[in-house]
Amino acid sequence: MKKILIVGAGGQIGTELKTYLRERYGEANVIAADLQANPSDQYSIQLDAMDASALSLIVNKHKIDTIYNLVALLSARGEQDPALAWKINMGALLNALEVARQYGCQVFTPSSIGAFGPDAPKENTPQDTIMHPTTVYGICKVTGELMSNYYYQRFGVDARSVRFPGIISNASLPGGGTTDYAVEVFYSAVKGEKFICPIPADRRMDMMYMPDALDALHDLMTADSDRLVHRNGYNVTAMSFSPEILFAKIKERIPTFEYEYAVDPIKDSISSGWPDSLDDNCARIEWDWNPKWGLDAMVDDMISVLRKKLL
Ligand code: AKB
Repeated sequence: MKKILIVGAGGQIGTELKTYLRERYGEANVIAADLQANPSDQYSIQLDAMDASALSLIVNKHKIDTIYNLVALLSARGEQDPALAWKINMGALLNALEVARQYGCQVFTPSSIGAFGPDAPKENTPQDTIMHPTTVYGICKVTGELMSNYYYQRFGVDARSVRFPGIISNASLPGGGTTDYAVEVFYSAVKGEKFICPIPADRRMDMMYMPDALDALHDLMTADSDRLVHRNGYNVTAMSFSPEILFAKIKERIPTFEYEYAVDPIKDSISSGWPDSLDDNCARIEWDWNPKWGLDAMVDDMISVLRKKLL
């Protein structure tokens, strides 16, 4: 049985990953760490991911063999404070890789579509291609990919990663990302509030519904190591759409839904450099990646879950 530590467990992915992993491995085998402990969760602990000694003590004490490092300052927030973004994103990763080296842990850290910049091919962006990110978030992601690969090659650390697109979910809101609009719009639409969209109407980006993202994490981490050629980060995607495509789908289901565009220059600039659609064939071949949720099914489910939650 695995003994898992999720660092950054209170975030958008961590909140749902905790439940997903506990269903498979048992409550006591999934320790959830974040800046604040959750008093109603007996397996939740307080941890500052920047504190290497505290992380090492926890890994030792709980006999952890698998670490999910989900700590990140996302793309738009990163542009407001590049030094802080570098410190947090790289600090948390290096601490996770070092402790994994010390205790022989497997370690997952998400990369992102943000690892690509405007020089990368826009359509069917290949797994291995020119990257040249132009945001501090993207620079951290490419560096993180290289560091994960380095720790694997040099020290044998079983480091694995995917390049996540925008993740759409309904349990915990994202914050500070460029793709956040694709989550926030559902909250406005279900509550009957007008949505102000910060992304240009025709700007396409890759997206994925949370159940597929959780399967991607679990399937990659349990995949046969011998099959994995790309240790740095696998392209994964489930759908690619622009605001105008998504809003039309929402309007088909909620005809009173209203929106307008007030494009945010930072988010415009970030998203204009990202791929329109990724090629995720390597993930499909090397660990059988196969997303189940398309755009229509995702929109139906988001609206139905949020109606129960918010109304
Ligand atoms: C962001 O928008 O910054 C993230 C991402 C795509 O990595 N959601």
